[in-house]
Amino acid sequence: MKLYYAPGACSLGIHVLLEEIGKPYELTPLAIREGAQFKPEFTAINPKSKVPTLVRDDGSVLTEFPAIAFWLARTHPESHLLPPDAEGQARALEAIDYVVATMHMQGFTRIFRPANFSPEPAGEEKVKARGREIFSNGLAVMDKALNGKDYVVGPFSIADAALFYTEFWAAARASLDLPANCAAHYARMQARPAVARALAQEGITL
Ligand SMILES: N[C@@H](CCC(=O)N[C@@H](CS)C(=O)NCC(=O)O)C(=O)O
Repeated sequence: MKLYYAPGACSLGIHVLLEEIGKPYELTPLAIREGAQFKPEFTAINPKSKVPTLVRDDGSVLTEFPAIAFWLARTHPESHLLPPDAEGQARALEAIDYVVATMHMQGFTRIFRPANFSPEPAGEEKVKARGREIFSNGLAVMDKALNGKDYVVGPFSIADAALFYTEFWAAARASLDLPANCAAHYARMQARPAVARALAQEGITL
């Protein structure tokens, strides 16, 4: 398998899952700040111009964080990345969808790509402020979901890899305070050897 990633981007969550699985895979960095995602070499692989992009051993390409995480979990049952029961799996997918579709796409994208949401440069500060609001509300929701638990659905799962990348963004990129349960979850995640390896491989020191 080959993961196209950008250091510190949402692909970090998939990188963590590949390290949790522990089987050999390749890592290919993509310079998204320089626009490498729009070059024909990459759009031939993923026309959506996004990371994470996973090229599987049969050459087929899988995109979108929730789909990649789900597929990795289902194809590596020995790694216990999803609870075995339907209720646990549904709860993990519920959390991932909220983290990716709301906190990331609606919240964080407003903070880091305000121009995508405002036709006028003058409106960008308002867009960023709204992004911070959506993102902080999201953290509060996830904080509640973590009440009394070490991980989002109880045992570690793909949902934690998703929450982790947004916690990393909050703490390291947006200077947002993490609520108590998220702060404890973020510390717990950093203590996992797979997470430490993924961060080191992406050149990130916390
Ligand atoms: N919905 C996508 C989101 C992927 C995404 O937005 N990735 C960002 C990095 S965090 C990206 O590749 N951005 C490139 C760009 O915006 O040009 C997923 O779930 O994988």
